[in-house]
This record gives sequence, structure tokens and C-alpha cells, in this order.
Amino acid sequence: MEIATIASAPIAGQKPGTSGLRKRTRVFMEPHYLENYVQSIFDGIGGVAGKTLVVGGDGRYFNDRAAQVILRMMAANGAAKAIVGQGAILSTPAASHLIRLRGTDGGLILSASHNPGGEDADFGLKYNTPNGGPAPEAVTDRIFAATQAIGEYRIAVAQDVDLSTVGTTRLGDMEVEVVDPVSDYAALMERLFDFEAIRALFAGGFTMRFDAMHAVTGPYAREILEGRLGAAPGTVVNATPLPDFGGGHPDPNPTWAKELYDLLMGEGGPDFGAASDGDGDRNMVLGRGAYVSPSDSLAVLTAHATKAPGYRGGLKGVARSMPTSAAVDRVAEALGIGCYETPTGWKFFGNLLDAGRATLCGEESFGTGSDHVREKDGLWAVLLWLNILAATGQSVKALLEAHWRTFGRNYYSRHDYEDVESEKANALYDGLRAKLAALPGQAFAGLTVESADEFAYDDPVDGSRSERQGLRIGFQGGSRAVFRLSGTGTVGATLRVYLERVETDPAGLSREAGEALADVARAADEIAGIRAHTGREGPDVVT
Ligand code: VG1
Ligand code: CO
Repeated sequence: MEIATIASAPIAGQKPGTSGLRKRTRVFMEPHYLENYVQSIFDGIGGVAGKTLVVGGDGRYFNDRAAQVILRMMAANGAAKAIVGQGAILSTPAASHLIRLRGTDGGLILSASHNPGGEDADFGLKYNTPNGGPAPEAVTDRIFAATQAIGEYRIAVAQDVDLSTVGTTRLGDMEVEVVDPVSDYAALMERLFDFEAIRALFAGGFTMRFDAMHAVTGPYAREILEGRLGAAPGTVVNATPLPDFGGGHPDPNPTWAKELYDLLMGEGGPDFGAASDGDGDRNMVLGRGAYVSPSDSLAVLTAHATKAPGYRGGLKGVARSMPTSAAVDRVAEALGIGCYETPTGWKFFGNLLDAGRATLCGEESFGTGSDHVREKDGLWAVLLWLNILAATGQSVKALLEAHWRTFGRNYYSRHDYEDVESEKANALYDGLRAKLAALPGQAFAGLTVESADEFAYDDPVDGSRSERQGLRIGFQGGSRAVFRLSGTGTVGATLRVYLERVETDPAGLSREAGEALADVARAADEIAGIRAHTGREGPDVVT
């Protein structure tokens, strides 16, 4: 096999964000762009000679081409073996599982997750470590440093590998094993959950709709929900993954999965609804007439997890990202287990999961997961909900309301201001940071600031410190506003404003979230000058 060594030079901006490198697809398709980054990943992890990596992605435009480039570069860099999902497809949680199951040296996941796909949309690539999780900052820093020092990359001169059939082939000296993307993952789910009880639930007439949003979970959801659990054919909609996700925005929330949301909130909908994102790690869960906010979902799942066989022995602890509501904290307290607050991004949960300090983790951005893999996992969350519904015989709405009566309710909402000019977003953010120290004691929209700081995280396992992880403002009475700039966007800046208010009065548990949070939203705007800085009248997306 001929190996070409191609002279190249650093390309600016190849810095991994919250979850890998994400850019416009056309940027990834520019000469040397993908190749530079792949070589930098290899260089950043000490080379891939003799190593085995998992390769797969969410099927978006350029997924197939990029996978072939990665395989040729692995072969040229001396890798021993690639384990690839059939058609170069693997959901993010399935890739994480495969990395662990096969004891590999990590994997490369092709995805920009919830970002739209297509030639004029977004693409992404990230490296996951041998524990199956997204590379921690120490590793992504080394990868970024490698992108700034690169002088050449190595690539095999070869034809495409046939990834259309399951089996083993070779690319030069490298073995290429093409695996079914679904079966190992489905087997793991069968071990964690009481499939018999869920089957009985469906057999008893329980109805569900799962919206795969034309993204990667379609084949997984079909096999598991309709195939193994007996949900009615047609339960899974938009089940065929498309390179452009059908032109949609594969983000499971009330805005982008509006049809599903309206179906469940209206008359005559199914008992249960769920959706997942581009790469299958996010989830939105709905009952008839009940929307479950992701923060509440984490709290309810924590309270009831032991009803599922995989968690019968109890939870070691829980972890949530800082902007996620504190609903789960009170459950952890009641259960007498540890509760950790981490920066945004799943990579920060890895050490806690590896060290056995946390069993469940969650983020307000529709991400929930456990120590079964090292990524958030959309279908896993849906199955845990189904297991709990089957075990209790209750509706989602009844479970949620009972939860609030026991623990109180954290009203919660996130306001996203998208595609703001970077200078304006930075001016707002830096301006707010500069005045944090002066805020305590001041009142805004009738709320008095109690605390204001910039979140920094000291990892309790490896002692590493991550600074500048969001600005948080606490008000007297327990309300809170958090500000962050997104690290997953590809153009401009996205400002995220997270609003939270705790309610323990039984008479005040069934308000509309937007109304319950109106004063916190006003205070946040007054403090940060959102309208003044951005010129926007309101957020683009409210979840
Ligand atoms: C967003 C979410 C974060 C999540 C990340 C990756 O990051 O806020 O909670 O972990 O996306 O999710 P940011 O930096 O844009 O706020 V996924 O499903 O896109 O891998
Ligand atoms: Co995702």
C-alpha cells in the first residue's frame, strides 16, 4: 500500500469546543481541513500505531466521505484496526459503548449533533478516549496544539473501503471490521431495563410516538421499540436517517420538535412521546398533557431509577451541569447520595463516572445518561422512563406532579439568542463579568442579588481546574440567572440565559413556566443589558 506524506500548514481555528470541532460542512470540505485535524488528533494522543479505534457518525452530509479519509489516515499512521459501524453509521452512545465493549484505544465520532446537516449546514468531529467518553480538556488542548504545529499528514493512496456489509476486510496492513451499529447497543439496553414489563405495557394498549427527526436514532428506535418491545408499527416516525435530516433542525425540544410537542399537549395524543437529536445522545420526553423539562427528567429518573434492573442496587451519586436546575439536588439529599455540579459538556462527567462517584448525570440541554456508557444517551433515557411507567402504572403527568409535591418544583427555562455578532456578545459578557462583584445587594425587577460569580470547577478526581465556565447570579429567595456563551456553534455567537426559580408552596406548583419566571427574566435583562447589547427584542429559542 502506497502512503503519501502531504505537506501542510496550520489552519487557524481548529479548536475543539464543548463537544469536538464543529464547523460549516464546506469548511470541513476545504483542502487539507479534515486531514489536518485528523492528523492532529493522532499526534495529540501520541500516535495511533498499533492502536484500534472505533469510527462512525450520525450519517449527515459528508459523513461517508470523511469516514473514508479517516480510515486511509489511520492505515497510513500504522493503526492496527478500525471498528466501523455499517455505512459509517454509529450513534454517539453506541460508539461510546463499542469503544468500551471492545476495549479499544478510543474512537472518532463524526457529528455536529443537534446542529443542522447538509452541504450548507454543519459538520463535526470529535475524539473519544478509551473510557468511551469525550476527550477531557487536557487532551483537547494537546490536539489543538498539534493543529498549530502541523507540517504534514500521512494518508494511504487507496480505494474506498466497502462499508456496506458487515464483516472484516483490510486496508493495507490495517484490519477493518464493519459491525452492525444497533445490535451491541440494543443488547446493552436489554440488560439494563425490564423489557418484559415494558412489553406488557405496550401489549396492554399503551401508546407512544418516537420522533427520530430523520437522524441517527431511527434504526435504533425501530429495532428496540417496535422490534423488541412490541410497540405498534409506526410508533417511530421520521425513522430514516437523511444526510440533511430532512432539512430540519435535529434538536429535540418544543421548538424544533414542535409537531410532537403539539401532539402530546393536545387532545387525543398518545400516552408517551419522545424525540432524539442528530447523533442520538439527547432526548425530550413528554406525557399526555405533560412536558418534562430536562432538569426535572433527571430528578424524576434519579428518584425512581432503582425500579430498573440495571440500577436496582442503588445509585452511587448524581451529577449535573452548573446551569441545570437544582431539582436533582434535593432528590440526592433525600437518598443520601453525593451530588456534583460540573461545567457544561459531557466530558466533565467522565472522571466522576469512572471513579464510581456518580451513576446518573444530566444537563438542562436535553441530555441524560448513566455509567452504562460515557456519553449522554437519548434512547436510554426514553427506556428508563418506559421502565418506570411500566413499574408504577402511573402516567407521566401523575409522576411529575407527585414529584413536585414531594420535592418542590424548580421552574426552569433557557433563552437562546442565536447568531449574535461576536463583538456584541463578547461586550455583553465581558461587561457583565466586570460588574459581578458590585451586584450583591442591588435590586433588579424586584429581585435582590444575593451572590454573583464566575463558575470555576475543580475536578474532585484528578484535581484539574476549569475556569470561566459561566456567570451566575443568585437572588434572595433562591431564584437564579446564569449566562454562558455557546461552545458548539459555527457562526457568530449564541448567548444562553438560564432562568430558575424554586417553588415549594403546594398551591404554586402548576403555573406556566414562562409566567413563573417572568421577573427573573426581567432582572436578567436589566443586569446584563441583553436587549441593549444585542438589539434583540427577545430570544430566538425558548426551552
Ligand atoms: C450545548 C449544550 C451542552 C451540551 C453540548 C453538546 O453546548 O449546552 O449542555 O453538552 O451542547 O451537546 P453549548 O456550549 O452550545 O451550550 V450535543 O447533543 O450537541 O453533543
Ligand atoms: Co447530540
